[in-house]
Amino acid sequence: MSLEPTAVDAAEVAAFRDAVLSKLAYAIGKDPEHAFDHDWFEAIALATRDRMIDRWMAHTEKSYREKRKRVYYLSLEFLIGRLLIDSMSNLGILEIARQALADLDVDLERIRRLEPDAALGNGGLGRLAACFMESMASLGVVAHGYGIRYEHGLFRQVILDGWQHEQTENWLDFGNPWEFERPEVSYLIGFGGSVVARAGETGETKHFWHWAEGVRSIAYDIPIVGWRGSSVNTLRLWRARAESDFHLERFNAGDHIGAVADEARAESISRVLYPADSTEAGQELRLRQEYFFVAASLQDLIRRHLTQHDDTLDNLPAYAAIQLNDTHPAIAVAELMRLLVDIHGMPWERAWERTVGTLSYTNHTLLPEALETWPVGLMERLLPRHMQIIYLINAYHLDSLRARDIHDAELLRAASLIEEDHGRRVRMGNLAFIGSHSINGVSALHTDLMRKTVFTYLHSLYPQRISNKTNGITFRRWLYQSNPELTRLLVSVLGEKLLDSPETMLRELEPYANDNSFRQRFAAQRRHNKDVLARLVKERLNIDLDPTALFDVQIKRIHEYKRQLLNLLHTVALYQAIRADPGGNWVPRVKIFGGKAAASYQRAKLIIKLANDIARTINDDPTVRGLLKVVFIPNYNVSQAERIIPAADLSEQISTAGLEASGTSNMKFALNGALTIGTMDGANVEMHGLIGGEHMFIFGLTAQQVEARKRAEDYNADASIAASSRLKEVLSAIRNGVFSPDDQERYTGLVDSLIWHDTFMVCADFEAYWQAQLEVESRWRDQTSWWRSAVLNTARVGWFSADRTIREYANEIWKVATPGVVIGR
Ligand code: 26V
Repeated sequence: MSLEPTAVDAAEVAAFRDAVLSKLAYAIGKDPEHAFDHDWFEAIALATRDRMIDRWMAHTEKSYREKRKRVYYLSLEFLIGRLLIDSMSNLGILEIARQALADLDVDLERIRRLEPDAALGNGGLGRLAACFMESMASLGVVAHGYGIRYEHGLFRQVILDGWQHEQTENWLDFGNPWEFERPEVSYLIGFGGSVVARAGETGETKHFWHWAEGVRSIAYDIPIVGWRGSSVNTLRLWRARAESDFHLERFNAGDHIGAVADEARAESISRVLYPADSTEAGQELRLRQEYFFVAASLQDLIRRHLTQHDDTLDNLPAYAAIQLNDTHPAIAVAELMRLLVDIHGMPWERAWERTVGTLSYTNHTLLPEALETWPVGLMERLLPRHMQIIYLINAYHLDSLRARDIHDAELLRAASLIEEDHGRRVRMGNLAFIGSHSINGVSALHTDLMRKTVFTYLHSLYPQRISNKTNGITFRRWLYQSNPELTRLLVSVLGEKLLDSPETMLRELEPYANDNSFRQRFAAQRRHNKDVLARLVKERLNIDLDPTALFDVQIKRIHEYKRQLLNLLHTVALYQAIRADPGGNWVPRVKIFGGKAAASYQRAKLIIKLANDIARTINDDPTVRGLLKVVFIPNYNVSQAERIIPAADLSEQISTAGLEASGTSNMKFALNGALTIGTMDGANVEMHGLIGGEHMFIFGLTAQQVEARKRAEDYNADASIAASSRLKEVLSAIRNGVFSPDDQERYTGLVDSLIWHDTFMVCADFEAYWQAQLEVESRWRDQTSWWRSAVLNTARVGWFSADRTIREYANEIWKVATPGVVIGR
């Protein structure tokens, strides 16, 4: 699985071997005879981490010396996955390590699997942050990621009798060999209490926040190494710790229970990642998490700035760009104002200019239920000074509009930071917008919709602020590491330099799409990956898969708008068709599903149960004779994605148009040569433009058409069902308990809501989807044509490299240099 030449320098191999043995002895306290696999993993990770340190320090020192502008990426989520192979590969020591370990009789492949995924994120937004960190290091951007070191990452999903159950995830049980604990880097974060206003020396009013509760933040640093080891940045994650003196006093005074309860309350802030991507908004603990990590990060970067830049914050925007990953860190607007005005004594107006000049905000969803708002009452109780500041920002903001002769009540209401309709709430999206000089969406369509929907009014007031930065993925992880066979094949025809500039060089693959022998090699490596996946499915789920069948894959969070249900309806329709004509000329197909449902999202959990009910029924039906298999892979995560994506023939990207902001797995699949069946949604639209309509299967209503249908007062699915006897049969089979003989009513509610509301246009798009799937089959039958398209997919998606995305952020938003990969170590 290595990309590097197998002939590596013997001295380097020996040096790495010695380094591992030394870690095993002196950091773990074991000798090779008594070492468990896990001890080996730790020793290897530590030896690998050592290789980053000199570069890390050199990079840090250089950025100080050159006074480079820094990027601060604030994100409540970093969905990292494993780091061992990533780090080795970027350091160029993968093959050296493999041979060094072989000398010690240790199999790197086995050790690799012991590393727990760092699952500090829910899905796309968190994974994007992780891709960006790797990309920024690869491009030599001086960047710091800031987030929370959750003790428990995203829950582990187990499927029992077809139902999802959530188990606690314990990634830190054996410690984390990548991190450095920095107890000396620590800030006290306040909550609650009250604000006292007093006249300052020159008569101005000064505000003093006397908070009631202090929570300590402790820094943990993870070095992130870029491609070719060119630079190493820091991901700094905060852990919450109770302020010990305070609790000790209480303890000594005899209030043992109270002291322990306070301690638990403080430390709960970094206990667990919020495992929902929308449904659990609005809870106090979430706001505490948001403020905690924002306050610690801003204090930290201000301290760094002051020591480096002449003890003034006047020049903050010149040296710091703070990117807010969604509204989760939006309280940064008020916190930065508080720090500048209350703590550092800057006049309000100047502070406001510095704040707006420094902050920028990325929006990742338009779903109304995911747009954060906080009750004014809660804000006043938890962050009283911030609430005052928000009111003041709002007053100045509304004044400035009136000064521009804008008096339209509706506009003023929509542009306000305070929502008055459903109890008074602070709109974090508006706060982030007003407080940032740049706001971006994550695909062309999404950005367009941002302008036209959620931010219409603010956009009309600040027409220059919104721009588009279409998402990207790091090819290092999503091609080189996850699909080394394909990478080797590409390198064999395009040369080693492909690895340094895939964005431009992949294009040179196009002519090979017409080369029969190349196509066969391309198909052969896919077959290899399918064999591997089939073995895994057999081991874990005891289901036999035919590796020659079409592998049709939908892996992502389970959400109604992502329409796993549409895929399931197609699965049932196919099943019924096969049963009706068992001797027909069917294309053998494997439907693969994977994804987690938020614990509180009942309907999503029911969809998982339905997938499993359908899988059991179909897989056990002898008339199907294996022509159709359905697999739900439990506990979908980054590491599983790395296995599944390279084995996919067909990528399902079928969200209701207008609702998926971008999607990023769509890019990963296409890069690995899968063909996409999808709607004109998110980045699919740009993929369509670059790859070409003949090499994708685009179907369904457009975002505009969806909107038009929704506007029709009496919209329901009647017409769609009347027009498709196939759909009608599918719905009635599910509704009548064909897949749930043990509970015939299980799916009545689910099906009825499709019939009566069809909010996500599942019925409306069913026939178009069925037709597109027929095209998939006829294309698959023509293998020459299929593999030609597959090669062209890989060749044409270079633009979706996160390096391209980061360059756009760097040039247009952050105004920082991207020196790029410095080759040669
Ligand atoms: C919202 C909330 C609300 C409170 C509880 C916890 C929580 C966690 C996450 C979110 C926002 C989720 C937004 C999100 O993940 N958007 C995805 O971002 C991807 C990267 O830009 C994009 O590709 C996906 O289309 C988009 O759904």
